[in-house]
Amino acid sequence: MATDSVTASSASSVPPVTHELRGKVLLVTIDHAPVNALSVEVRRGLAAAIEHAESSDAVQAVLLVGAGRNFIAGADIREFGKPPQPPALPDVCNRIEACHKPVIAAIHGAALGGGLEVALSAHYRLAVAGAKLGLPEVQLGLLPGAGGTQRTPRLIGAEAALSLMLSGRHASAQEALKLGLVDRVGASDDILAEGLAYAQELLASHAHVRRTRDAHGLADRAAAQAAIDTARADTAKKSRGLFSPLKIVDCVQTALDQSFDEGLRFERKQFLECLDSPQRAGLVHAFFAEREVQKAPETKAAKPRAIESVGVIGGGTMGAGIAVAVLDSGLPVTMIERDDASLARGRAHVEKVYDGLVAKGRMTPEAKAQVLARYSGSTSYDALANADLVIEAVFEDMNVKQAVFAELDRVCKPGAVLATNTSYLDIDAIASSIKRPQDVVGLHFFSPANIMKLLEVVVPKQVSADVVATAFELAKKLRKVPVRAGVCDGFIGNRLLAVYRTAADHVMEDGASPYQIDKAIRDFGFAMGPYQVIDLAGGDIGWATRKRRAATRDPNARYVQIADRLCERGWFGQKTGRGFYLYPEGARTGSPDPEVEAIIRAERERAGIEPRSFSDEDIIRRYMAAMINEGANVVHEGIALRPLDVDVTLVYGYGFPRYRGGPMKYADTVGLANVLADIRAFAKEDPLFWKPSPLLVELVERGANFASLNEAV
Ligand code: 3H9
Repeated sequence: MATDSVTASSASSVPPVTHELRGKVLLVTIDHAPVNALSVEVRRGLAAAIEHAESSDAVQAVLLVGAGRNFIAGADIREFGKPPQPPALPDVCNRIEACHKPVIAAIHGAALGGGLEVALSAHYRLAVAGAKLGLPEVQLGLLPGAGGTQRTPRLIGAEAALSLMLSGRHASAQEALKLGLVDRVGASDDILAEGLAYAQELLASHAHVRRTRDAHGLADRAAAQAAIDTARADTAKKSRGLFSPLKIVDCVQTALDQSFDEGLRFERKQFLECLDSPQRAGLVHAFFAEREVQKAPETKAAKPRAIESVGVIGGGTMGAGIAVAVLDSGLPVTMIERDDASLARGRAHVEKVYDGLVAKGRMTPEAKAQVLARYSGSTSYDALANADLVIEAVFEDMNVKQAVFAELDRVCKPGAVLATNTSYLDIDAIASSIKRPQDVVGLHFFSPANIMKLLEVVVPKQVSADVVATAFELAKKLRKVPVRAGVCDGFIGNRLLAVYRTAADHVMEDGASPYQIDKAIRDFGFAMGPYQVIDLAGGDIGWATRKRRAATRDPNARYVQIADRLCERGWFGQKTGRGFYLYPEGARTGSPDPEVEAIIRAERERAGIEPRSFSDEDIIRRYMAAMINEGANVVHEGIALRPLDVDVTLVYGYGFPRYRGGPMKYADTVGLANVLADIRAFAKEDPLFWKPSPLLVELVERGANFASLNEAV
């Protein structure tokens, strides 16, 4: 029974905000695909709808509803960094809150960031099951900048508000009700019917305008101050290197100490500082990059094959981790091992993960039993006859892998996807050794495979597009971030790793201690330095690879032997109590070892090197130049589709600080000409190692950056 139906914009296309009268309620619909982000047209439309409500005698209340799958997903992230266009979101929120007629927000799907801030400016809120409410700005290097830092603590108290804003997590409708973020949870998921019914009910009970700015969530000042103090101490510890979290705490302190309007002014200033920060640019780049990587050409060209059952060959650390990742996605797993003892060990590895969760109270024993009911093991490949997809995770040796694939070729049904989890080996050689190379793909997991988010999807020459699409679909089921990689030694990630670790080894032999290098890398934002990582993973793994490659190594290439000297002594890192660091009595954090320093000194002497000192900045410049140059090479050779694929690989698989966006984004930030100048300067000492990538040279000559290549695919 719409009596008037008015659009909020005169643009020829359908405007993103429309309003129509439903009885006495002005129904305002935000319809801006894909997620109703608050673009300038949406902001204008919302402001215009409120003006209309104020001026029309027929309107007694306003109902805000999102079309499609969400209420509003937040500010339009694509507008960040561009010139601002009025009205600003804080002004729109203030306008909504100031409305003299009750405004009701009916929330389904995402009400995130600015979307929740719009809802908080309304006078009443209803959510339905499936709603996700949150203030995730911190994950983009921002803080809630449309009154969220002032309204949320006033509504639900400082502690709950800080927890939402500092974690960025999503609350369900039920949790939101408990917190007091919403007033009601609808009985059905018909958002329009629920919203209209609630609005009618409010009108019938003469509910008046109730502004969040006047709410009393901070009335217990002592409790609020204690929550702020705790959050400040925790944040200083946990959010190392991050710019916006402490500002969020400062904003809540201001909410406690100052008037609402003063608080809004303070919040705006802090928000703009965050908006201008390179961290915001890095995190927004990461946000879009992790969505872009999902769109590989094969996912557009072909439909994935169905996956309803998965086989895993090998029950070692990797195989068991992969099995857990697959089980966690709800799929059944059949594990194959060569004998009963190995199979029992494989099952024990899998169970250990779930036992850990049960011990920590994060899983019930019944839930563990339910998951394991989907797990079976066998010593016969015949058990894989019906598997839709098989992932091989056996010993990293071409002959062993080819033998496994011969068995798979024999037993698997036609159309089964056959994947190898190799980290280095030539997948084309594995594929061409069997009769169905079109079904063979690389799925490179990272250890621990049930935790690490990255999945390199390695695309050999003969694979069919629907197999690649299936790999991407599997990644989605496993909640992994897939990156498409071409076949080469090390694919994207390990290929870069080999180069930047070598750069670190050179710096170590030339005079810096591994402890200084690790600290410099940590201060840059990595969780761990390269020598800590080696100690954690086990020095023997790299040693075996180095020995394997010794015969094919360029005899003119510089080769640092320090790690070999440690391995020869059996110092493999944490598991042997010492590596680059000492781990007395099973300690998990290492301490510097004077004996290692003596070995390094002896190695320098043996190599005839006069040690010199490096500043932390010198270390970072070399480490990053090596990483960026090899990143440019993998893009140049088509191993990575775009620079952003390199960024996602390093952020999700190698601990690169997300707030810097990835090495290629970082390179754009410091300027490609500067990176190239560094490489050329380093090349004076070692031209064989420091060969500028042709892509880097070309981009510098053209005055272009890596970002310009991200649109290409
Ligand atoms: C903020 O609000 C600041 C304010 O406090 C202050 C302002 C003054 N903008 O994730 P999906 C795109 S900061 C623009 O694949 P899903 C996304 O790129 C913001 N675009 O879907 C993708 O595009 P494409 C705080 C956005 O169903 C498409 O939508 N809000 C935005 O898996 C689908 O996205 C957030 O941080 C956006 N805000 O998940 C929420 N959001 O198809 C960020 C998404 O071209 N968003 N896109 O690749 C999300 O968390 C998820 O997208 C969401 C849907 C849960 C909503």
